Amino acid sequence: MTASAGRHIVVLTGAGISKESGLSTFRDADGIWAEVRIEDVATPDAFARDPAGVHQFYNTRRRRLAGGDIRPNAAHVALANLERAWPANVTVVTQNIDDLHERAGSRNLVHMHGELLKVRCSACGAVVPCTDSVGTEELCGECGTKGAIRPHVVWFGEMPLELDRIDAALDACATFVSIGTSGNVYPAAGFVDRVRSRSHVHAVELNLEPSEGAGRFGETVYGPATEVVPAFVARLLGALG
Ligand code: BV8
Repeated sequence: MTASAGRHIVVLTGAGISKESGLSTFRDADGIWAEVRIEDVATPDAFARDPAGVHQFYNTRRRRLAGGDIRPNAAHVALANLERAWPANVTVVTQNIDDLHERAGSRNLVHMHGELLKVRCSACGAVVPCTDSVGTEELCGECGTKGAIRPHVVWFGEMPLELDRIDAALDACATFVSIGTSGNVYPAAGFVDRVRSRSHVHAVELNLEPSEGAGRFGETVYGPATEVVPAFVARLLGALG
Protein backbone atom coordinates (compact mmCIF):
# COMPACT_ATOMS: atom_id res chain seq x y z
CA MET A 1 0.00 0.00 0.00
CA THR A 2 1.79 3.14 -1.17
CA ALA A 3 -1.11 5.60 -1.24
CA SER A 4 -0.13 8.03 1.48
CA ALA A 5 -2.42 10.45 3.24
CA GLY A 6 -2.76 13.90 1.66
CA ARG A 7 -2.16 12.63 -1.88
CA HIS A 8 -4.75 12.93 -4.62
CA ILE A 9 -6.58 9.89 -5.97
CA VAL A 10 -8.18 9.38 -9.39
CA VAL A 11 -10.67 6.55 -9.82
CA LEU A 12 -11.72 5.42 -13.34
CA THR A 13 -14.89 3.36 -13.45
CA GLY A 14 -16.57 1.34 -16.19
CA ALA A 15 -19.71 -0.70 -16.63
CA GLY A 16 -18.51 -3.44 -14.26
CA ILE A 17 -19.06 -1.24 -11.21
CA SER A 18 -22.78 -1.01 -12.05
CA LYS A 19 -23.26 -4.69 -12.96
CA GLU A 20 -24.34 -5.71 -9.43
CA SER A 21 -26.86 -2.87 -9.46
CA GLY A 22 -28.58 -4.68 -12.34
CA LEU A 23 -27.17 -2.78 -15.34
CA SER A 24 -25.57 -4.66 -18.23
CA THR A 25 -21.93 -4.33 -19.13
CA PHE A 26 -20.86 -4.11 -22.78
CA ARG A 27 -18.43 -6.91 -23.49
CA ASP A 28 -19.50 -9.65 -21.10
CA ALA A 29 -21.24 -12.61 -22.74
CA ASP A 30 -24.61 -11.16 -21.68
CA GLY A 31 -23.49 -7.61 -22.45
CA ILE A 32 -25.02 -4.87 -24.59
CA TRP A 33 -22.73 -5.48 -27.57
CA ALA A 34 -24.00 -9.08 -27.68
CA GLU A 35 -27.48 -7.66 -28.38
CA VAL A 36 -26.78 -4.70 -30.67
CA ARG A 37 -23.83 -3.55 -32.81
CA ILE A 38 -21.87 -0.43 -31.93
CA GLU A 39 -22.17 0.63 -35.58
CA ASP A 40 -25.97 0.54 -35.36
CA VAL A 41 -26.56 2.47 -32.10
CA ALA A 42 -23.43 4.22 -30.77
CA THR A 43 -21.95 6.30 -33.59
CA PRO A 44 -22.96 9.63 -35.21
CA ASP A 45 -23.47 7.79 -38.51
CA ALA A 46 -25.93 5.40 -36.85
CA PHE A 47 -27.92 8.38 -35.52
CA ALA A 48 -27.90 10.12 -38.89
CA ARG A 49 -29.02 6.91 -40.59
CA ASP A 50 -31.63 5.77 -38.06
CA PRO A 51 -32.40 8.41 -35.40
CA ALA A 52 -35.58 6.63 -34.28
CA GLY A 53 -33.69 3.36 -33.79
CA VAL A 54 -30.91 5.03 -31.81
CA HIS A 55 -33.46 6.95 -29.70
CA GLN A 56 -35.21 3.65 -28.97
CA PHE A 57 -31.91 2.07 -27.81
CA TYR A 58 -31.32 4.92 -25.33
CA ASN A 59 -35.01 5.34 -24.40
CA THR A 60 -35.13 1.70 -23.26
CA ARG A 61 -31.98 2.12 -21.13
CA ARG A 62 -33.13 5.53 -19.78
CA ARG A 63 -36.54 4.23 -18.70
CA ARG A 64 -34.92 1.24 -16.98
CA LEU A 65 -32.40 3.43 -15.15
CA ALA A 66 -35.10 5.93 -14.09
CA GLY A 67 -37.62 3.17 -13.31
CA GLY A 68 -36.84 3.04 -9.59
CA ASP A 69 -35.42 -0.47 -9.11
CA ILE A 70 -31.81 0.33 -10.10
CA ARG A 71 -29.84 1.56 -7.11
CA PRO A 72 -26.18 2.32 -6.27
CA ASN A 73 -24.33 -0.69 -4.81
CA ALA A 74 -21.68 -1.01 -2.07
CA ALA A 75 -18.90 -0.16 -4.53
CA HIS A 76 -20.47 3.20 -5.47
CA VAL A 77 -21.09 3.95 -1.78
CA ALA A 78 -17.50 3.05 -0.81
CA LEU A 79 -16.13 5.54 -3.37
CA ALA A 80 -18.42 8.28 -2.05
CA ASN A 81 -17.20 7.50 1.49
CA LEU A 82 -13.58 7.66 0.31
CA GLU A 83 -14.21 11.11 -1.22
CA ARG A 84 -15.64 12.34 2.10
CA ALA A 85 -12.95 10.84 4.36
CA TRP A 86 -9.76 11.16 2.29
CA PRO A 87 -7.56 14.18 3.25
CA ALA A 88 -6.87 15.11 -0.41
CA ASN A 89 -8.84 15.12 -3.67
CA VAL A 90 -10.67 12.01 -4.87
CA THR A 91 -11.82 12.44 -8.48
CA VAL A 92 -14.11 9.79 -9.97
CA VAL A 93 -13.90 9.69 -13.79
CA THR A 94 -16.63 7.41 -15.06
CA GLN A 95 -17.15 5.97 -18.54
CA ASN A 96 -20.65 5.07 -17.40
CA ILE A 97 -23.70 7.07 -18.41
CA ASP A 98 -25.78 5.95 -15.41
CA ASP A 99 -26.29 8.20 -12.35
CA LEU A 100 -25.31 5.69 -9.67
CA HIS A 101 -22.13 7.48 -8.53
CA GLU A 102 -23.98 10.75 -7.87
CA ARG A 103 -26.85 8.92 -6.18
CA ALA A 104 -24.30 7.20 -3.90
CA GLY A 105 -22.96 10.65 -2.92
CA SER A 106 -19.92 11.19 -5.18
CA ARG A 107 -19.53 14.91 -5.94
CA ASN A 108 -16.13 15.28 -7.60
CA LEU A 109 -17.34 13.28 -10.62
CA VAL A 110 -16.67 13.45 -14.37
CA HIS A 111 -18.98 11.71 -16.84
CA MET A 112 -16.50 11.48 -19.74
CA HIS A 113 -18.97 9.62 -21.98
CA GLY A 114 -22.01 11.73 -21.10
CA GLU A 115 -25.17 10.99 -19.12
CA LEU A 116 -28.17 8.83 -20.01
CA LEU A 117 -30.55 11.03 -17.95
CA LYS A 118 -29.77 14.14 -20.03
CA VAL A 119 -30.48 15.07 -23.66
CA ARG A 120 -28.82 17.74 -25.82
CA CYS A 121 -30.05 20.02 -28.58
CA SER A 122 -27.80 19.73 -31.65
CA ALA A 123 -29.02 23.19 -32.76
CA CYS A 124 -28.29 25.31 -29.64
CA GLY A 125 -26.25 22.95 -27.46
CA ALA A 126 -28.65 23.10 -24.49
CA VAL A 127 -28.30 20.09 -22.15
CA VAL A 128 -31.41 19.28 -20.11
CA PRO A 129 -32.48 16.51 -17.70
CA CYS A 130 -34.61 13.72 -19.18
CA THR A 131 -35.98 10.58 -17.53
CA ASP A 132 -38.37 9.53 -20.28
CA SER A 133 -38.43 8.71 -23.98
CA VAL A 134 -37.46 11.23 -26.63
CA GLY A 135 -37.98 11.02 -30.38
CA THR A 136 -37.29 12.66 -33.70
CA GLU A 137 -40.16 15.15 -33.36
CA GLU A 138 -39.01 16.62 -30.04
CA LEU A 139 -39.02 20.42 -29.68
CA CYS A 140 -36.02 22.00 -27.95
CA GLY A 141 -37.31 23.88 -24.86
CA GLU A 142 -34.53 26.45 -25.24
CA CYS A 143 -34.42 27.34 -28.95
CA GLY A 144 -37.65 25.76 -30.18
CA THR A 145 -35.96 23.75 -32.91
CA LYS A 146 -37.86 20.58 -33.81
CA GLY A 147 -36.06 17.26 -34.28
CA ALA A 148 -32.64 18.38 -32.96
CA ILE A 149 -32.72 16.54 -29.62
CA ARG A 150 -30.16 13.72 -29.15
CA PRO A 151 -28.92 11.68 -26.18
CA HIS A 152 -26.26 13.58 -24.19
CA VAL A 153 -23.92 10.64 -24.75
CA VAL A 154 -20.44 10.46 -26.35
CA TRP A 155 -20.55 8.03 -29.28
CA PHE A 156 -17.57 6.29 -30.87
CA GLY A 157 -15.64 8.80 -32.94
CA GLU A 158 -16.85 11.72 -30.78
CA MET A 159 -14.69 13.69 -28.35
CA PRO A 160 -15.08 12.57 -24.71
CA LEU A 161 -16.09 15.30 -22.25
CA GLU A 162 -13.91 17.29 -19.81
CA LEU A 163 -10.59 15.80 -20.99
CA ASP A 164 -8.62 18.83 -19.71
CA ARG A 165 -10.09 18.35 -16.23
CA ILE A 166 -9.31 14.63 -16.41
CA ASP A 167 -5.73 15.20 -17.58
CA ALA A 168 -5.13 17.70 -14.75
CA ALA A 169 -6.41 15.18 -12.19
CA LEU A 170 -4.30 12.37 -13.69
CA ASP A 171 -1.18 14.57 -13.66
CA ALA A 172 -1.70 15.47 -9.98
CA CYS A 173 -2.62 12.09 -8.53
CA ALA A 174 -0.52 9.74 -6.40
CA THR A 175 -2.90 6.82 -6.81
CA PHE A 176 -4.88 5.74 -9.90
CA VAL A 177 -7.56 3.09 -9.41
CA SER A 178 -9.32 1.44 -12.38
CA ILE A 179 -12.58 -0.33 -11.49
CA GLY A 180 -14.94 -2.46 -13.61
CA THR A 181 -13.56 -1.68 -17.05
CA SER A 182 -12.20 -4.04 -19.71
CA GLY A 183 -9.66 -1.47 -20.92
CA ASN A 184 -10.89 -1.63 -24.52
CA VAL A 185 -12.05 1.94 -25.10
CA TYR A 186 -9.72 4.89 -25.58
CA PRO A 187 -8.73 7.44 -24.40
CA ALA A 188 -9.93 6.01 -21.00
CA ALA A 189 -7.92 2.80 -21.47
CA GLY A 190 -4.79 4.91 -21.89
CA PHE A 191 -5.12 6.79 -18.58
CA VAL A 192 -3.00 4.18 -16.78
CA ASP A 193 -0.13 4.83 -19.22
CA ARG A 194 -0.37 8.57 -18.55
CA VAL A 195 -0.01 8.12 -14.80
CA ARG A 196 2.71 5.44 -15.14
CA SER A 197 4.82 7.95 -17.05
CA ARG A 198 5.24 9.73 -13.71
CA SER A 199 7.31 8.10 -10.98
CA HIS A 200 5.84 7.27 -7.55
CA VAL A 201 2.28 6.84 -8.85
CA HIS A 202 0.52 3.70 -7.62
CA ALA A 203 -1.78 2.16 -10.26
CA VAL A 204 -4.39 -0.34 -9.06
CA GLU A 205 -6.88 -2.51 -10.98
CA LEU A 206 -9.99 -3.71 -9.17
CA ASN A 207 -12.01 -5.88 -11.55
CA LEU A 208 -13.86 -9.16 -11.86
CA GLU A 209 -11.06 -10.49 -14.08
CA PRO A 210 -7.84 -9.16 -15.66
CA SER A 211 -8.53 -6.39 -18.19
CA GLU A 212 -6.70 -5.77 -21.46
CA GLY A 213 -4.34 -3.52 -19.56
CA ALA A 214 -3.85 -5.67 -16.45
CA GLY A 215 -0.08 -5.87 -16.86
CA ARG A 216 0.23 -2.08 -16.59
CA PHE A 217 -0.98 -1.96 -12.98
CA GLY A 218 1.30 -2.23 -9.94
CA GLU A 219 -1.48 -3.83 -7.87
CA THR A 220 -4.44 -5.93 -9.02
CA VAL A 221 -7.31 -7.33 -6.98
CA TYR A 222 -9.95 -9.48 -8.70
CA GLY A 223 -13.49 -10.12 -7.53
CA PRO A 224 -16.96 -8.55 -7.66
CA ALA A 225 -16.86 -4.77 -7.21
CA THR A 226 -19.19 -4.88 -4.20
CA GLU A 227 -16.52 -6.95 -2.41
CA VAL A 228 -13.15 -5.67 -3.68
CA VAL A 229 -13.96 -1.93 -3.73
CA PRO A 230 -15.20 -1.57 -0.12
CA ALA A 231 -12.24 -3.70 1.05
CA PHE A 232 -9.79 -1.52 -0.89
CA VAL A 233 -11.32 1.70 0.48
CA ALA A 234 -11.22 0.28 4.03
CA ARG A 235 -7.50 -0.49 3.58
CA LEU A 236 -6.82 3.04 2.30
CA LEU A 237 -8.70 4.72 5.13
CA GLY A 238 -7.30 2.29 7.71
CA ALA A 239 -3.77 3.25 6.67
CA LEU A 240 -4.53 6.89 7.60
CA GLY A 241 -4.24 5.82 11.23
C1 BV8 B 1 -12.34 9.31 -29.34
C2 BV8 B 1 -21.35 5.78 -24.39
C3 BV8 B 1 -11.02 11.00 -30.42
C4 BV8 B 1 -22.32 5.06 -25.24
C5 BV8 B 1 -19.21 4.79 -24.96
C6 BV8 B 1 -10.81 2.88 -34.56
C7 BV8 B 1 -11.88 3.53 -35.18
C8 BV8 B 1 -12.61 4.52 -34.54
C9 BV8 B 1 -12.28 4.89 -33.25
C10 BV8 B 1 -11.24 4.23 -32.65
C11 BV8 B 1 -10.49 3.24 -33.28
N1 BV8 B 1 -9.54 2.80 -32.41
C12 BV8 B 1 -9.66 3.48 -31.26
C13 BV8 B 1 -10.68 4.35 -31.40
C14 BV8 B 1 -11.15 5.26 -30.45
C15 BV8 B 1 -12.46 4.71 -29.88
C16 BV8 B 1 -12.21 3.37 -29.25
O1 BV8 B 1 -11.56 3.31 -28.23
N2 BV8 B 1 -12.71 2.29 -29.88
C17 BV8 B 1 -12.47 0.98 -29.32
C18 BV8 B 1 -13.71 0.10 -29.49
C19 BV8 B 1 -11.23 0.38 -29.99
N3 BV8 B 1 -12.83 5.68 -28.89
C20 BV8 B 1 -13.63 6.69 -29.24
O2 BV8 B 1 -14.19 6.80 -30.30
C21 BV8 B 1 -13.78 7.75 -28.17
N4 BV8 B 1 -13.51 9.04 -28.77
O3 BV8 B 1 -11.43 8.50 -29.43
O4 BV8 B 1 -12.27 10.62 -29.84
C22 BV8 B 1 -10.07 11.30 -29.32
C23 BV8 B 1 -8.89 10.58 -29.21
C24 BV8 B 1 -8.01 10.88 -28.17
C25 BV8 B 1 -8.31 11.90 -27.29
C26 BV8 B 1 -9.49 12.58 -27.42
C27 BV8 B 1 -10.39 12.29 -28.43
C28 BV8 B 1 -15.19 7.78 -27.61
C29 BV8 B 1 -15.48 6.47 -26.92
C30 BV8 B 1 -16.79 6.60 -26.16
C31 BV8 B 1 -17.83 5.67 -26.75
N5 BV8 B 1 -19.01 5.66 -25.89
N6 BV8 B 1 -20.26 4.86 -24.15
C32 BV8 B 1 -23.19 4.16 -24.42
O5 BV8 B 1 -22.90 3.92 -23.22
O6 BV8 B 1 -24.17 3.71 -25.01
S1 BV8 B 1 -18.07 3.58 -24.72
C33 BV8 B 1 -18.67 2.31 -23.79
O7 BV8 B 1 -17.54 1.45 -23.55
C34 BV8 B 1 -19.14 2.70 -22.41
O8 BV8 B 1 -18.85 4.04 -22.05
C35 BV8 B 1 -18.30 1.80 -21.53
O9 BV8 B 1 -18.17 2.28 -20.25
C36 BV8 B 1 -17.06 1.83 -22.29
C37 BV8 B 1 -15.97 0.94 -21.90
O10 BV8 B 1 -16.52 -0.31 -21.63
P1 BV8 B 1 -16.38 -0.83 -20.13
O11 BV8 B 1 -16.99 0.18 -19.22
O12 BV8 B 1 -14.97 -1.21 -19.89
O13 BV8 B 1 -17.36 -2.07 -20.16
P2 BV8 B 1 -16.99 -3.55 -20.66
O14 BV8 B 1 -18.26 -4.30 -20.76
O15 BV8 B 1 -16.08 -3.47 -21.84
O16 BV8 B 1 -16.12 -4.15 -19.46
C38 BV8 B 1 -16.74 -4.35 -18.20
C39 BV8 B 1 -15.66 -4.86 -17.26
O17 BV8 B 1 -16.25 -5.02 -15.97
C40 BV8 B 1 -15.09 -6.20 -17.65
O18 BV8 B 1 -13.68 -6.18 -17.52
C41 BV8 B 1 -15.71 -7.18 -16.64
O19 BV8 B 1 -14.82 -8.25 -16.32
C42 BV8 B 1 -15.90 -6.29 -15.46
N7 BV8 B 1 -16.99 -6.72 -14.57
C43 BV8 B 1 -18.14 -7.36 -14.89
N8 BV8 B 1 -18.87 -7.56 -13.78
C44 BV8 B 1 -18.17 -7.02 -12.74
C45 BV8 B 1 -16.97 -6.49 -13.24
N9 BV8 B 1 -16.05 -5.92 -12.46
C46 BV8 B 1 -16.33 -5.85 -11.14
N10 BV8 B 1 -17.45 -6.33 -10.59
C47 BV8 B 1 -18.39 -6.94 -11.34
N11 BV8 B 1 -19.50 -7.43 -10.78
